[in-house]
Amino acid sequence: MKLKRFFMLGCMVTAMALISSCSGEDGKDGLNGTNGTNGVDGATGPAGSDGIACWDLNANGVGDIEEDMNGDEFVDALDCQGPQGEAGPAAQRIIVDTTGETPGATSIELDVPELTQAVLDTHIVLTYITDGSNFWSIPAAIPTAFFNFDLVVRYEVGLIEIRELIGTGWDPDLFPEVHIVLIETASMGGKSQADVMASLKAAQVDVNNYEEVKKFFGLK
Ligand SMILES: [Ca+2]
Ligand SMILES: [Ca+2]
Repeated sequence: MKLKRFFMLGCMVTAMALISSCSGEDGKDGLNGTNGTNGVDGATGPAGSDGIACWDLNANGVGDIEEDMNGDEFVDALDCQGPQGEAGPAAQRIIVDTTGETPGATSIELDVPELTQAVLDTHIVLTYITDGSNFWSIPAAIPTAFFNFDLVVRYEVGLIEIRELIGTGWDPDLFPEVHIVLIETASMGGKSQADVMASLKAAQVDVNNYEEVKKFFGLK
């Protein structure tokens, strides 16, 4: 038996020696395989739930009476409007007939009873003269077919004074009317005249353009 074991041990040693002595160098890496084909698309997911309607302030999916913001007994998109904005400035227009003024006068005073001290304190006053079709904001230098007029305006309680600086004087035939626009500043939350003028500029209203001013304030 001892001889048989010895023989088997000898065989194992011989086999290991053969294995270790017969290992060659590593072979080259094989070529990369080709990419596989794309998988098929997955199934469409379930539809999302509806969003919350703009009128549904408490997001319960139901039109509740308190969501009827405009009070028309329907709860719909018309109730989605935001709160009313701050009131814009109010304006009024006064037209003064100037045909009775003295021709050639270098200064005319026009009675404007609306111009109280309170109005002067709380309004912007814009003055335009017209030949019946064109309007010029004054003060301004106004070229006409015959003369150039250089007009300035001054306001005091109950009247406006228009002076003609070049010296040809007032021409009541050429300028039959003066239009005065009073823009209330008190209605703008106590804003100053400069604030109101800035807001008009922001609204792209040129105060020198009578038509733009009329349109903005809804004056006929
Ligand atoms: Ca609701
Ligand atoms: Ca409503």
